[in-house]
Amino acid sequence: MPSLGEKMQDIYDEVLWRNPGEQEFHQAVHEVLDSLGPVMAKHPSYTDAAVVTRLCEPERQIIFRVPWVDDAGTVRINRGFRVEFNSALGPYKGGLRFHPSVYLGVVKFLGFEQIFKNALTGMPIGGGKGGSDFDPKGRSDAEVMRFCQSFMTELYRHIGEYTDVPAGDIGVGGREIGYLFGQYKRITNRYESGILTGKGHSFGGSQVRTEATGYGVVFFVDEMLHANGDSFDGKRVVVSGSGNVARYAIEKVHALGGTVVACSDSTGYVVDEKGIDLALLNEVKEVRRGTLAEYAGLRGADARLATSGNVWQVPCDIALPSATQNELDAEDATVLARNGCRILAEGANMPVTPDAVKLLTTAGVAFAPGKAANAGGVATSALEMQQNASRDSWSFEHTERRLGEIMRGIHDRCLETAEEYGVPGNYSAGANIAGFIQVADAMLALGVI
Ligand code: NDP
Ligand code: 2IT
Repeated sequence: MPSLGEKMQDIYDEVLWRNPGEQEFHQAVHEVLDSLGPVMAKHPSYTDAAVVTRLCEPERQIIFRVPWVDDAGTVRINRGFRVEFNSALGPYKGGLRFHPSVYLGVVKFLGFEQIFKNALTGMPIGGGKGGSDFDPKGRSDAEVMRFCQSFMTELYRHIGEYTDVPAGDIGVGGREIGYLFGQYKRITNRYESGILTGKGHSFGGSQVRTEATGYGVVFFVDEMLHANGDSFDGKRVVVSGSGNVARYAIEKVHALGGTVVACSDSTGYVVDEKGIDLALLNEVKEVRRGTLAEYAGLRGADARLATSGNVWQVPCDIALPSATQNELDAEDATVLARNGCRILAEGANMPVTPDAVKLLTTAGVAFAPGKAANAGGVATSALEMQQNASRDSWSFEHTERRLGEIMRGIHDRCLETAEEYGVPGNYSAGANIAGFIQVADAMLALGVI
């Protein structure tokens, strides 16, 4: 990695030393520290109060055993995590990820990113993240339920409306949130809607939360296009993943006049020049919990399934990586730029490697970082918390309007901050600096805690 300024390098070296082997966490920290030089020069009080060093150390890290019994009667053991990273702005807030790749370094990178993302939303939420190395793939509903119940049997003592409010992420959607909420309610004998977000509409969930991350990414890109007098009309878009974020991004791109010509999953990708058929994709992914091979089979001659190469080879104007971290590398970035891609926005958290970001920006591709572009999900979670606290529930239209305003606000704040700190048009630096200042000022005010 390129070296940082002297002060930031010292802090980064300490992060490496204190968190050995946590490559994703190192990467996320480096990316933020790389933007902070001009901020620290302007505000010496942040250095005096060791704000950056404190920000890099989670306030609390919880690791626990999750025992459960599979359908064959075999006892299984997974590891559960909740990293409560920073509560300067509000209760810890961030999703739970169930995926075999989950370990402390992944949870910490996600929790660290979440601090700045949540600050950018302007809502009163701190940053946290959690999850497990449990793999829901191929597991029956009953197994997923037993796992969720066991996970919550430990987690419940650490969360609360005013403490820590988890939600979904990879492998955790409406089904899992339902089972988790049910177990919390049973253990505590309290109907506390505000302890989780992403709940079903019948038990305290907000309209638009399911759609919010994908819609929000597309609203953000729409702002980028408008800033250049352009629109989605007629644009070719490629999305990676076909999960929660990807599917609702596809829906909103189509609603705004673009066409999503390809999407992917962990088994391959599908090219569908007439535009991905969202109803079919939802059926395959959400109901059947199947793969894109099933989508291609049911779609017939219109779709082509590919199991070698990757989705970034499909020419597009706009790319929305929405699967997982480090899924798009320098080689992919070169191909995208060569094929005429003009905008890339991160639907996933840290999907683009640092080398690829550099290549894209050098090639003139506008780059929107996840902590700004995908903040619509957590922002709508904060709206769910607001509704739960006031025992209210808002209409779809009202909630979507609020989401649109929040995304526009984040977009403008990134650009204004980038301009103020001498890096005009740089959304990454703008997001990092604006998010950091908001948290740092609160940390200064709260004293050395
Ligand atoms: P889902 O579990 O709904 O979907 C994930 C998708 O990505 C699936 O299509 C999955 O493939 C694919 N995928 C996941 N891991 C890998 C991997 N290691 N290799 C290849 N493909 C993979 O998750 P979400 O849509 O919720 O999350 C996607 C990304 O968006 C994550 O980075 C998450 O952190 C981020 N995010 C999510 C938010 C939310 O509200 N849900 C909010 C903000 C960011 P398959 O279908 O084969 O499993
Ligand atoms: O990465 C994210 O922002 C999320 N997974 C959503 C977190 C939330 O609390 O809604």
